[in-house]
Amino acid sequence: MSLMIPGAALPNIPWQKRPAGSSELVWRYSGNPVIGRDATPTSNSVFNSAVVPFRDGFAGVFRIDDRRRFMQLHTGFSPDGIRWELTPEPISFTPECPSAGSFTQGYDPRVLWLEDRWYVIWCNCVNGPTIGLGYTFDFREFHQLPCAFPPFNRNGVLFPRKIGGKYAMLNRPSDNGHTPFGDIFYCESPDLRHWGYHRHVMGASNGWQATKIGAGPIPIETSEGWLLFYHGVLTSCNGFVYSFGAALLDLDEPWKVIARSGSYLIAPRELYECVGDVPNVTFPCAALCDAPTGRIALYYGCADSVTGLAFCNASEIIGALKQGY
Ligand code: BMA
Repeated sequence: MSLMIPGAALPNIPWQKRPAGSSELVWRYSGNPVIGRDATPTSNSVFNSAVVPFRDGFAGVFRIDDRRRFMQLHTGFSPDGIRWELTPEPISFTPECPSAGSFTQGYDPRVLWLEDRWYVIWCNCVNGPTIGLGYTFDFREFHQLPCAFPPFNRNGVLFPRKIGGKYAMLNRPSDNGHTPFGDIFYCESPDLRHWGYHRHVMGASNGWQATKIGAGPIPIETSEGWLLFYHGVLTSCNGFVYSFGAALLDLDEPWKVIARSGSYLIAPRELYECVGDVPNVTFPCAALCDAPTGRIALYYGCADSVTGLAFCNASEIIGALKQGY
């Protein structure tokens, strides 16, 4: 398989080689957690966050639960994707239509470049969790669009280009609590404001993904299909365990699954993944990709407390998926 990735080169992607002797498909950054829980003066925790290439370095939108335990989104900037400076004040969104979408609390952001600006998509808490959408041109001023759905929905993830002439989104209908079910759906929109044509993509299955699943980072376009990392949840006698795997979706009809992880790629194993405000959680929200080499840097929340970084290679992941990993 000679894989082509149509995205941009990212020669400054944060990167470490797979450790000697390891055969893991995804390996952790040796300096994890890459962002600690005290990254701002009032943060309780920094996790489930999104980063993108920006100017000469990187920018991001970070989930910060503050010391009131209110869930806020903050910007952050980094020269290298490793050393981050997070803005102490939360993002203040200017809503296009306040009665159809405003911000009080929100979490689990994803960020992407789409056409002419950066979009942010997150779980917006207003009358229950649903999908919030906003955009920025500079990571300073943020605008909010109407929420995509009525509650309850989580894990909204936009595709980085139109598909079949429409904007496209993965999402996960849910409930108002800790949702003991959940499949990934696909929908489309002519204008990022009206969403429909809902299609089922894939469901919870067994093992590490038996209870529910949800899309993770923005899908990566490749010649073999869209590479999607997604989280899966198992219910143990001690509660939920969040791991993650990957799937390959059809390029033109992404609701068709070409291949999907039977085994997880990362599951809670390190202390910072197993111990924290919510133990046993690894939750990916961002993937940087260097198109010519296929190198991928994944940012994932750890135990709802800190942020981890891990590495992999697109052709190895896709090769493994196609061989039934
Ligand atoms: C999900 C989301 C995530 C969180 C996970 C584990 O429902 O709220 O933000 O990481 O639960 O608590």
